[in-house]
Amino acid sequence: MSPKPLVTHMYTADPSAHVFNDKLYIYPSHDRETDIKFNDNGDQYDMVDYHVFSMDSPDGPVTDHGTVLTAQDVPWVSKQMWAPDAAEKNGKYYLYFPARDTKGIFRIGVAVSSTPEGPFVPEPSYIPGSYSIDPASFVDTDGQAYLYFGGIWGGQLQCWSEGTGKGSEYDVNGLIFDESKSGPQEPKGEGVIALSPRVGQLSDDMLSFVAPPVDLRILAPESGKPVMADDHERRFFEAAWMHKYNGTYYFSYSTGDTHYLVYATGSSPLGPFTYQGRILEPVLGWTTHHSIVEFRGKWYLFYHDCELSDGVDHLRSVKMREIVHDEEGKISLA
Ligand code: FUB
Repeated sequence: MSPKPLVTHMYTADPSAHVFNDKLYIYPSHDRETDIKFNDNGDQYDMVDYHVFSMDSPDGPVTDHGTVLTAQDVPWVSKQMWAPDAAEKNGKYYLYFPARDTKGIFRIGVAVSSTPEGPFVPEPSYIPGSYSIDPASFVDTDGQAYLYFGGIWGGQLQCWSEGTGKGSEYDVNGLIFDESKSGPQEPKGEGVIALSPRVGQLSDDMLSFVAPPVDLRILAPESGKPVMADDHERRFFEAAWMHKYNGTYYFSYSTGDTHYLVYATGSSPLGPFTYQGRILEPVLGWTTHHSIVEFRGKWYLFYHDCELSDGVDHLRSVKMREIVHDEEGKISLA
């Protein structure tokens, strides 16, 4: 039986869960109804703000801490505040969020608070060198923080490539944005490897990358080579997440048009990662997006589906389920 939505007074999606001060916090997208026509570019996902939720125990109740950041607060944002994440370092809390800038290009911003429940004060501009969507922050046990990100099609990852873009207004760390690659298209064909998610190491103040983000390689176990572009059941689409279990790094993500949540493991937060298998089969609704967190000795998968809206793709609700890592480290639902 499918678990109940954690939040029912509004639509919530893309839950990023963290434990701060022995309390469970959820940083989701805030879905809303619009009259925007559905398309494969995700224009109907037209969100304008974020709420923070918390739970004192895994059985609830869930507290809504209200609006913590709105598009109006952020000078560089034009629209579409998509899947956020949060991190803590040195007693400060950071909300990472993607949105389209005034040129319609997805960038990643950061906003800061002295408490996990916000409100968050945004930096005046997006993180230099950031692009695409779905930031997932991870602070390793040695204190080094990383930001994983990327999403194809509506998330525009396929639009960025190395180029001779010096001087171009869209030039980011030697990458150039190609508008003609926008929309539902991605690399394909025999011998073509899939696009990789990106990872950047964050500066000590958590506000910038210390070096340009790099490709995060996901390898097929049978070949030891990158997952291929036509392998839609395993290639990265969006919804990056990182967790660490027993010293192993777990990179999980959505396969997009095949609707799986899957994972790959590695021995470094920078990869490479080897594909391991599925965490969740398709849910009701087009998108699937999640986080994985340990709380009081148990592990939980936070995800969303569209049951509360009777299947309306852009009106989603956050849910949680316990998961386990078996003796070999393989993940399954509890
Ligand atoms: O919520 C908008 C987008 O839908 C997210 O950024 C993607 O991961 C997908 O869930």
